[in-house]
Amino acid sequence: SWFTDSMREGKPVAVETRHLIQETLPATPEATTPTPVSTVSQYACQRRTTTQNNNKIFTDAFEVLAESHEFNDMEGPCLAFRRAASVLKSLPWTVQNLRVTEDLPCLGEHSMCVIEEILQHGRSFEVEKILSDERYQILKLFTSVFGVGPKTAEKWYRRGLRSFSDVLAEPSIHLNRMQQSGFLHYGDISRAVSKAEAQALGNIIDEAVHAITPDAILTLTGGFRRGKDFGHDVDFIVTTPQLGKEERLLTSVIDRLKHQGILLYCEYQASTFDESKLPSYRFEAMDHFAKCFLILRLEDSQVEGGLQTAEEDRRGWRAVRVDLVSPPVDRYAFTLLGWSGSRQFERDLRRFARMERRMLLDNHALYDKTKKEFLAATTEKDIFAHLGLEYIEPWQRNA
Ligand code: DCT
Ligand code: MG
Repeated sequence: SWFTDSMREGKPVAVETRHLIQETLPATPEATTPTPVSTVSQYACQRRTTTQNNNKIFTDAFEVLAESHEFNDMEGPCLAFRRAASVLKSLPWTVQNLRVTEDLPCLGEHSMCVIEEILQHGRSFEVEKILSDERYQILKLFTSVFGVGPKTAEKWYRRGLRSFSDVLAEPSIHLNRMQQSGFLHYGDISRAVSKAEAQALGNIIDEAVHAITPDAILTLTGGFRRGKDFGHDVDFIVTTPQLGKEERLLTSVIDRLKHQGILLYCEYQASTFDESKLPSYRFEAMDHFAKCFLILRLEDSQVEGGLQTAEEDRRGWRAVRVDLVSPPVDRYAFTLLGWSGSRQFERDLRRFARMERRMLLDNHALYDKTKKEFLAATTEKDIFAHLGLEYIEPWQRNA
């Protein structure tokens, strides 16, 4: 089926793969890797990280610390803890003493202290203090609503609001459309999406896309492409071999879902992609391709094995968050690499490109600053080869 195909391949069937020869190129040139191969790289894109995390007890702690720093607008320490967590996730063994961590990159003094605490007491008191902190708890609650980021959560907290009912009862607060849907479908969309549910959604999108454009290309991306069993949403790339027709395809898919009565929410963003504005020097979190953020209605009967719902929930359907992005086909490989994640893997791909190769990578293109030219790619393997990186499979990108 398309589901397993796109999990395995992750390349458009309509695009030829003549660049595959680059797979056989030597991986990383020696000059830029002075460290022995046996050591762990500071870059997530030079590590293989599966969904099996042997150091969850430590990485959970680091993620709380990262988030708490994010809530306090401290980007540096936040990123440091995210990097530390990512390094530990890549290890095929469990950290059992502090000495082994001395050889690992990205573990600062603070991280070491937390590891030491956990090794000694089985838990970190610093982390427990954060978890029991009211502000942390409330900001965590508010940001769990679709459409509410740390800034809005902080604003509500500062105004003395402490619960959803406080927010909803406050007459001076105007919720935007996204937040309104976030509250309306809170129970459903704060619950994880299973692989079977992702597959069912894929079937729905697949039917819609191909009814409109028979040779359209649909690929599952995001966490499910990385082999995760659960996700907070389902991400897809939709495009067509006819360059320029991709945006129309996306709006037609949205219309079709609307007619089917399963579109519970849709925020459509038209393409602002402009080739002449590349390369982009400033980092942008989002790309410029046409995309939409959806909430779809998924019926129990559409899911193999049925929906995972509570006994008392007899509605027979659930709401699910779905993202669709629609790049021109000649940008497909960059979009696929960018949307496959993880976030930390993406961050480090870009950092590696910039710091080690003097190249700029984003979801649109790869630019070589030395040669002053763009490097074309039809597959993800082309991009890894251009970067002089060993190819990392999607399921090894759970950094
Ligand atoms: N992405 C990114 N930078 C962002 C947002 C997203 O690089 N600011 C990429 C990384 C993953 C991909 O897009 C999809 O995003 P999410 O759905 O948020 O991540 P996910 O890995 O699919 O996680 P989840 O399983 O929770 O959906
Ligand atoms: Mg996702």
